[in-house]
Amino acid sequence: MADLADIADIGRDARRGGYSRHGFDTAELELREWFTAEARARELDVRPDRNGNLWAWWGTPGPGAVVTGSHLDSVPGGGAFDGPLGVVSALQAFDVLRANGFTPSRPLAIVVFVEEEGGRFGVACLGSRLMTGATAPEVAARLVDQDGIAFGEAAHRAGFDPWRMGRDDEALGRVGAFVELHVEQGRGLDVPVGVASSILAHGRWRFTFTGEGNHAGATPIEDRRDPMLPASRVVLAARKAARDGARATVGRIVPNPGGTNVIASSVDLWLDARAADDRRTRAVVAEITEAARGFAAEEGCQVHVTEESYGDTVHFDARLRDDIAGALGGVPALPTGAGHDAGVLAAHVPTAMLFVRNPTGVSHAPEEFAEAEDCAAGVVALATTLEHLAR
Ligand code: HGY
Ligand code: MN
Ligand code: MN
Ligand code: MN
Repeated sequence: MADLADIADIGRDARRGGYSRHGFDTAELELREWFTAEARARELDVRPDRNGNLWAWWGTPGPGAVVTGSHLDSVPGGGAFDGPLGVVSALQAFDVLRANGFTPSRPLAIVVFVEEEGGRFGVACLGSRLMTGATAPEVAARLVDQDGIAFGEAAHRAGFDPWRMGRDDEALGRVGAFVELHVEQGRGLDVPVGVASSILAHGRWRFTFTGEGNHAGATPIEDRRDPMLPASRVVLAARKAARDGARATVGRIVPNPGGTNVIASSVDLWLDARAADDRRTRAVVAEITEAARGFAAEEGCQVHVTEESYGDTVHFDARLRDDIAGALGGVPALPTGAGHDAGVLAAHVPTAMLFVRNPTGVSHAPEEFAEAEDCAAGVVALATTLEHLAR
């Protein structure tokens, strides 16, 4: 019986008290095997696609399929619900439909996208972006993790050919509608289930500051070109630039070489910036970039900024959203600041999202939580939605 207890046991990373599993790493591969076993126990036909995403079919794969699912990877030290709740709920929704004797008139499928968080290779929604052509395979193959292992190598070790990856019109062509169930991230729901109206525009930018590596004790302050100083000031500049509901976060700074008694020779930091639309997001990033250039010049350092991934605002298909909300007896529609594979697919196929209430709103942390009865309500809502779309 697939339930969240299975996820917690497999994916927990005791070192952080959270869950760390990333695209094609051991913990995520274990979860993919767990999912495959659960799907096969339901006599679903499990077929990986050439981009590393897993598809479990109820019925012969074909056009007009009603697809649900989410992801099994997490952010470093994340929670158990972000991703797995959508996958476990999909398996349980299929159980409900079968227990009710439902016979779909269209194929149904559960999809598990790889590396949704970008926690290992830095690009969010990598599996769905490869499938839709939003990220080119030659770019993806060269993304490296913090141990220097390239995505192409990790994919190859997991049994996929990185040079066969890329836009998959066959897989996309089968999807008549995609509905992703996800734990809500933030506190927008005061009822168990809601539907998504939009996703903020958001992207990731890498700032590389270069200076002069030197000895922490032997180098007088006035003789330094320390890249850690402008990098640190960018963290505060991001906070300052995030106005009018925009969000700008620096969650990761990596000094090179990273010795306690060493003035760094370079520092990489990653900016995650989001806002209601493209113009405001880009304005936030431009303000932070300009400030970074000034900080670097003041310290005799250089800075290079690279856009690593970007997705414009997503407005979900209102007709499908309202149709589903109606089928569920009228649930609220709400925006989300979190990105999702559904946000990538929405540009290609009719797509919707169901949210399950998160009482604290906390996500991307071990404290992420949803009440069991709200999770159960989510399963019923997903089963109702799938039946409504596939009958
Ligand atoms: O970063 C996000 O919003 C998503 O959780 N990948
Ligand atoms: Mn179980
Ligand atoms: Mn997430
Ligand atoms: Mn997620």
